[in-house]
Amino acid sequence: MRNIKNYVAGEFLSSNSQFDDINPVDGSVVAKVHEADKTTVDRAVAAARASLAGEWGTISVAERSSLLNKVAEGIEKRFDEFVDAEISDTGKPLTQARTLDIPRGTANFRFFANLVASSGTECFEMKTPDGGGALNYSVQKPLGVVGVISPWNLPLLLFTWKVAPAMAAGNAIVGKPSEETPGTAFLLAEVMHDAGVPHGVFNLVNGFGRGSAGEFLATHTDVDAITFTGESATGSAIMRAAADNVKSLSFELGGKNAAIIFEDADLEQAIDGTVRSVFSNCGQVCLCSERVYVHESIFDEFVDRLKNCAESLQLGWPEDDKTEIGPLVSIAHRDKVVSYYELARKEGATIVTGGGIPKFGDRRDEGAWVEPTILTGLPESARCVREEIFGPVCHIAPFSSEDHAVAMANDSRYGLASAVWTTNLARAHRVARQIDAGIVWVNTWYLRDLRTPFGGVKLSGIGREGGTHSLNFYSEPTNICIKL
Ligand code: NAD
Ligand code: 6OD
Repeated sequence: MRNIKNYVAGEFLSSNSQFDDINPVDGSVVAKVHEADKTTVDRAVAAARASLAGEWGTISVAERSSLLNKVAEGIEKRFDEFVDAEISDTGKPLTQARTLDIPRGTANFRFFANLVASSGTECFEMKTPDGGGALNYSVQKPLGVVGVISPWNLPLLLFTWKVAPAMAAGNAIVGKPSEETPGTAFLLAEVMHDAGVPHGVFNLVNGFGRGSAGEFLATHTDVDAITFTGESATGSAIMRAAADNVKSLSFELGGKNAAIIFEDADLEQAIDGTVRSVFSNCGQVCLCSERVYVHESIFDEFVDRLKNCAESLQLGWPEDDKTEIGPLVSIAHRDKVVSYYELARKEGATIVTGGGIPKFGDRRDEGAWVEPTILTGLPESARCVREEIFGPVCHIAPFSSEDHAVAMANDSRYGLASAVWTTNLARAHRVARQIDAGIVWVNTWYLRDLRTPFGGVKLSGIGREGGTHSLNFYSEPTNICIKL
């Protein structure tokens, strides 16, 4: 049995308290996770603080950048181990882990290594009454000790999306991956160790949220910032916990994203794209479309064709090349998603397809599987249309006009991402600007350029990460004004 330990001040630490890391494909235990207690989190924070006063505090940007590139190489060298760990924690298809999750882990390090190496600073000259003038320039300093708290859906991708820029900006890290998926973060700690990242710069603590490592980190008085990805309700709890010592916060939270399919869309493309945007990663991507709005003139055809596609999706073993959908992350999450399938029935939905738990007749029946599901016929006030479900499910509703579509898309407490399908260029620009969301994709979905601002409005988050937005969040500028 593998042991997933904590990593503090350059040492791998065991703990007397351990919990099971479970494979949701069949409920088997894949590793024992060593839970960090309060003392271990305190030690991790102290180690991070001490590293800022050591060589990490004076290292040149070029050296920092080169270390981050070494970390990327380290992930690449152990690519198959990372893929295996991600699959056994999540059950996601091998093809996805090989093409998205793990490559993005390396890309995050490479991207921020290069960005920080080429970043400059701002400078403003000004006139003064005496005619001498003055020069203002700013220097970027790290925030200090940054707590990184991450979720289970894209474990390595989302953990490194924060660790890489925070380190690039010169901070020291205490990371807490999700208790459901600690495998790749542990491998990352080994890679950091082998790459020669100075001890204490990157620390890893395992555990849960409330009453465990997550809360210990969020309430810690010597942590300068918390960067968090997860549920909006957890974001509120962390915000309250962080209020006492006024930490900087960056939050990437939940979504109830809308897709809008206009009557002039390339239907083939819109259907393919919507299959991806609803069912990818078994619907467990914060950017997934859970509300699909389709022009009334093509509504029946769209529903029919999406149903056929959903029914032909291959649920299967992660290692099988043909597998398109794996299980949900856990039995607890499966029960939550299935409770929404039940709620949809009570709320009067038509279940176009799915709505249950598949039967395999093998050990997968012990796993966390659900059927891809399409709902229609609910009012916009239904809980299934308003609350984030985070499974392979969408509700499809018709609209009659562009204004109607925009109004329905915006009628949500969330505002993370949206997908608009149209061949009318003017409409694409017009609608995209009217959507209340941090990201609008037109005729595509989840196409990422790491330089762009990423984040949500309303309950979907605070702040933006990506490119210079990340470096700005993870650093503190000091303006220096020199009288000439
Ligand atoms: P979650 O909020 O339950 O957990 C996320 C992390 O927070 C875990 O590491 C957990 O242990 C920790 N945590 C929980 N309670 C805590 C507390 N009180 N104090 C400190 N830490 C605590 O989220 P999840 O279920 O792991 O992930 C799914 C959610 O994440 C969905 O809502 C999804 O939309 C959201 N998400 C958002 C984005 C984005 O970029 N906006 C990306 C991925 C996932
Ligand atoms: O691609 C990314 O950078 C990113 N942050 C994706 C978030 C996905 C949410 O589940």
